[in-house]
Amino acid sequence: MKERLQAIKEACFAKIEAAVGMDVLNEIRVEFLGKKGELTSVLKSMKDVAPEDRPKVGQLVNDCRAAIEERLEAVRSALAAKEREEKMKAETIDVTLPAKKSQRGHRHPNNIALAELEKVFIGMGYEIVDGPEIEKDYYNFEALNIPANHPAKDEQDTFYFNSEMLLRTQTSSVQAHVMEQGKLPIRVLCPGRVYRSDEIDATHSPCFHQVEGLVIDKNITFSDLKGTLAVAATKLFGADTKVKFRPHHFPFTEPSAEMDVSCFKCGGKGCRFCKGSGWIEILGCGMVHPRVLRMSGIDPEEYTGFAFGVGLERITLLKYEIDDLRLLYENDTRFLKQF
Ligand code: 2NL
Repeated sequence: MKERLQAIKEACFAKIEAAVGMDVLNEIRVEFLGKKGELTSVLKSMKDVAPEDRPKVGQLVNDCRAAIEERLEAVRSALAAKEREEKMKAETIDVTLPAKKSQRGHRHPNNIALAELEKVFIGMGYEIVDGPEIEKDYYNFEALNIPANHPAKDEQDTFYFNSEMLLRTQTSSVQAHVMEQGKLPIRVLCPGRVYRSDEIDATHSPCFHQVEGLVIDKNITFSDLKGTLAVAATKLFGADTKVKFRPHHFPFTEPSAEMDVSCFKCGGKGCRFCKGSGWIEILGCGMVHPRVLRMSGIDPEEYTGFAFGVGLERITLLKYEIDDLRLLYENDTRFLKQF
């Protein structure tokens, strides 16, 4: 019996010595100490041992079991330590490596130009006002003296949802809301997205931006319009900038004009940039039509006002000498980050 136990122990130790991982150790534990294991079968054969020898043999079996368990535990903890060390080595991080650069955002050139415009008019006491892009026909057209048969109302020019609702074609609709609220005097600047049913090309887009200004108070004259826009032009395009007003027509203003600024590239002598004329067309403007005032509940005998509208993209393209509108909308960061 003693020899048999010794043989089992040696066979087990040999296997433990050769074990390469935790799972192999567990298999060895089952093989030798488990229910169907070799030591258990020795215990089962105790019935064949003479009763007086049983305590001694039992002691031998227990000693053998204890020796195997001790060896298993020793190798198990050594293996665990080795595995842990290997894991630590594999997970080492080099804290001296340079950090990943975060991708910093950049203001869109349109927003840079808009911020400049807003700064100039806020400095003159204007408030920036926002409004809905989905608008009633009334605020977009009717309240601005654009009658039912006007060409701007053609389905070819305007995105309609139904006979009453549309995507606004001009930010004047916001100003119609402001006038209707009835708080006077008014000094507002209304920047925003507008929509027209145009094919996209170098100078057109179905969605673009306008910035419109409106001033209504007692005794506002065309001189106030000229003075305001002349000062704004010098702040935006340089102190030497001259302005020129040409008669024009808008349904919502009377009289109406377009304003040109002297070319800020050649100073007015004429160059490729201003196509030789020395002037660059910038905006449309005029005195608010008395019918427009009346429709919003303002008495044109008591109050007068002026208004103007600029295409934001036009200012952005001029400012940065960009020759194709589409570049502004393509979201190519190689283009956008230049400004
Ligand atoms: C242009 C011309 C203009 C206005 C916009 C306006 C607004 C109200 C009343 C009267 Cl509420 N007028 N806005 C006036 C004249 C011209 O814009 O060419 N914009 C790109």
